[in-house]
Amino acid sequence: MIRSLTLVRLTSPEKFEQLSALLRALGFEDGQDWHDEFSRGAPFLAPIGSLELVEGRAPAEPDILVEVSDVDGAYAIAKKHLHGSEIELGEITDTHWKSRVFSLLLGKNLRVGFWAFNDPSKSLPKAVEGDLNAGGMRFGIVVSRWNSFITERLLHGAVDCLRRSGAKSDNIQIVRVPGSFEIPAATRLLAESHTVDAIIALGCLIRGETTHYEHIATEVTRGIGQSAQETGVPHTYGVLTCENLEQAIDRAGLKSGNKGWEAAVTAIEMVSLKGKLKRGASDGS
Ligand code: DLZ
Repeated sequence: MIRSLTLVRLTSPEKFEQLSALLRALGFEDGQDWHDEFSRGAPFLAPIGSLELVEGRAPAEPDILVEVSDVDGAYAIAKKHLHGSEIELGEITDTHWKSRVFSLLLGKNLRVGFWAFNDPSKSLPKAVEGDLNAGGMRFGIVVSRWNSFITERLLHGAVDCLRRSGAKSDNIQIVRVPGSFEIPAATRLLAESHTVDAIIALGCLIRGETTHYEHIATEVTRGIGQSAQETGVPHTYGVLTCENLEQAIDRAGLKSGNKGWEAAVTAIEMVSLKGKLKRGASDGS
């Protein structure tokens, strides 16, 4: 039931910019920002979050604890960013739980501590994973008209997933092709246009209706994979390969979920992952 945890703090316009730059430099990922007539907000995302209850001795003073891989490195970044600023930056101190921490007063009543275990092997093994926030991402959906009764349902599923995950309608480009065989050519053209961050391929092949089912299925799968590998743009595979119409209906929103929706959520994750891996490479980490 729980989807996310958000802590909101009010800040001044000057500090808004300064703190945003600092949080980015420390490794937070940009979330979907917003603005209205009176205010604006900028969420910053962490890969893992938790709400921890403690009974007995409180682990540390800060309101939020951010675990970092290198507390000295994080401190150097914070010091550099806060040079000449009024934002309070504490010293690095030892904690009673075999770690070191420093804290920043990020806003009224918001003290954030950055910490790391003294023994790095105590930290969880790190994994890079994509997030499911589609804000700011651009998608191409290539959908075949053959078996449109099914493919339109896949398309609705994909668009629903993208919109609900924060993608703007203007950032979703839909391309229709005659049949599944034509999907790879269109995905490649779209990828080479550099107008999208990921491509979702949707089609439906039904064995009962075609003797060249096997050939088309093999070619479409190979072509989409090749388009992805050769262009570097993430492609996801929402082409149904079914024995009969009943199976297709099941996979287009009935018993087995909607494969268009699944292909879309995978596309979001891959765009996010690609961004993280690229940023990681450019950080030299
Ligand atoms: C020709 C054909 C057949 C028989 N069956 C399908 C199918 O089940 N699903 C699909 O997406 N497309 C089919 N096609 C059309 C081919 O994909 C292609 O559009 C045509 O052969 C023209 O190149």
